[in-house]
Amino acid sequence: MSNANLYTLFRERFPADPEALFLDDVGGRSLRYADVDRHSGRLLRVLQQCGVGKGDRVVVQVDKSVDAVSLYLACLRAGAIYIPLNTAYTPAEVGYFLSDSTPRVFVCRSGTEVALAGVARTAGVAEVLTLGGDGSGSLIDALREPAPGDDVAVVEADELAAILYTSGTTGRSKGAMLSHANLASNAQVLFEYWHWRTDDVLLHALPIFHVHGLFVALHCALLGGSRVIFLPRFDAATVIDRLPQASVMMGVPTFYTRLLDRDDFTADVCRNMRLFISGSAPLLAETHRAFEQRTGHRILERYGMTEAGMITSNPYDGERIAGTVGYALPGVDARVADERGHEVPRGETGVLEITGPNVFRGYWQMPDKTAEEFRGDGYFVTGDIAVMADDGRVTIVGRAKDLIISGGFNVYPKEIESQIDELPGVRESAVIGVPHADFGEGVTAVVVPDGVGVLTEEAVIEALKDRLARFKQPKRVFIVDELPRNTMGKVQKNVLRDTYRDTFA
Ligand code: MCA
Ligand code: AMP
Repeated sequence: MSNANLYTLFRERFPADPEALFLDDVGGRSLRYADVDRHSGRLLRVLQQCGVGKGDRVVVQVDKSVDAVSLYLACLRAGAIYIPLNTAYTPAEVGYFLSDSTPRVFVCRSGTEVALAGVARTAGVAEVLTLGGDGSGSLIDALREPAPGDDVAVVEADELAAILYTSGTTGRSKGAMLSHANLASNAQVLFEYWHWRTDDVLLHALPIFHVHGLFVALHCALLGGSRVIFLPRFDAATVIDRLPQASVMMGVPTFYTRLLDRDDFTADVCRNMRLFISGSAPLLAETHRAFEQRTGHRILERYGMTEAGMITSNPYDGERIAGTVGYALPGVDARVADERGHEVPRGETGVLEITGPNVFRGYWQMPDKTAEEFRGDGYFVTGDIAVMADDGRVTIVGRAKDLIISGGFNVYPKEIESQIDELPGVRESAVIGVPHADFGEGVTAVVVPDGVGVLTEEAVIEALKDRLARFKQPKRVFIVDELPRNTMGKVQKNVLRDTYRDTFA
């Protein structure tokens, strides 16, 4: 009987050379391909001892490490559903994800388990483990004990491998359900489309709790049996130091602007590079040009979202045009449609809609919300405003959804506004994104006081500290008498964006 488990696909491709490195963890431990099975097999045993089986959720909020990757692979092998969380989330935010996904096991960083015990208990999570190596009953300590399991749970293609939470315009996060087949198909397509080579060396500086760093980057490397220079986070100096050993890098636009800000980022540093890929947020055409001038490399921009992995990409061999996101990937059908889902003529603006084997299975326990985002003929409505040229090339020109992307992280204004509106002294608020040289967009709040007491920028920022992850917190807060509204009474965010556009200039 064939097994659609994504792990089996990777395992078939592990290089025969016993010395071949998978994760080359700078400053930490490394992991050879020959050891991946045993390492993930031990974690698999621990998970199984905790009762984790097919379909069980495992929520993970841990720092980037070799062990964290093994834990992900162990979850795949168990047939469990892996749910990674941004390490910046506060206990209050984590509490929501635990309650919503009801995991059998929650794995957190050692040192945070006390702070998180309360929210885990409230959510009814039976088992809280750490991935710490601190001798306190952590998963990693267990690693040394149990004999590794060598099994890989048999799953159907449509069974879930992961749930990734993505915020929503309602302010409530939704869990995008991704199947083994969703992940496998996207990985295989990207592997081919980007001409991945077994001798590629990937420089990996992205976080591993999102599609970009976890799936796009690691899956391509796993399919190639390639070496990954595995950095704990993006730091421009370390990246420049390591780039001469790499052939591929993936990043958000902030990576590229930060590299260009440094004089020691030169063409020579990129001498062994084959491919620079950018995504998760729009790459400015001026960054694309400046990068080519400095290094001779044309960045390959692609476009995707949590619900569908990668959707379009500039070509590997053909023209990589700055400001465009290229063509629908093989197997993906994309159309630009009006508000009723009817395709508009090429060259006209509309919302991008897609179908394909990469498109998710719906939002976890939100059938109504899922139904709202799909057309009757099965197309998923991305919420991104696009134009498609005659030859099918796509340009993203805006967003129909009220979304800010800051340094590649999504921030939904509604969520921030709800938190601000609950603060004492606030009548109402509007949260917008305005141009920010480093993060692309900077989160900015415009707040109307209720007239009782004194409201200050500092007080609002301070009050949000425990409520919201740092990247969601407004970098500036403006106190105003009233918000601009149209005749329907709707807040005119475009007017606000215009008023505050030079805030971070
Ligand atoms: C950190 N801070 C941020 C951000 N990151 N604030 C706003 N936006 C951010 N993205 C906060 C820090 O907590 C800190 O606050 C202050 O800003 C400055 O931090 P800094 O040291 O400069 O930041 P950093 O640690 O260097 O991080 C910046 C970063 C990072 C490297 C751009 O955010 C990052 O790795 N982003 C990648 C996101 C990503 O992988 N997205 C993929 C999503 P304080 O000073 O108070 O401490 S997947 C996706 O979107 C789809 C599927 C797709 O198409 O890929
Ligand atoms: P997420 O919910 O984190 O998966 O973010 C997906 C969103 O990021 C998409 O719907 C787009 O709005 C945006 N995005 C991703 N890649 C690009 C890109 N290359 N250009 C413009 N927007 C992008």
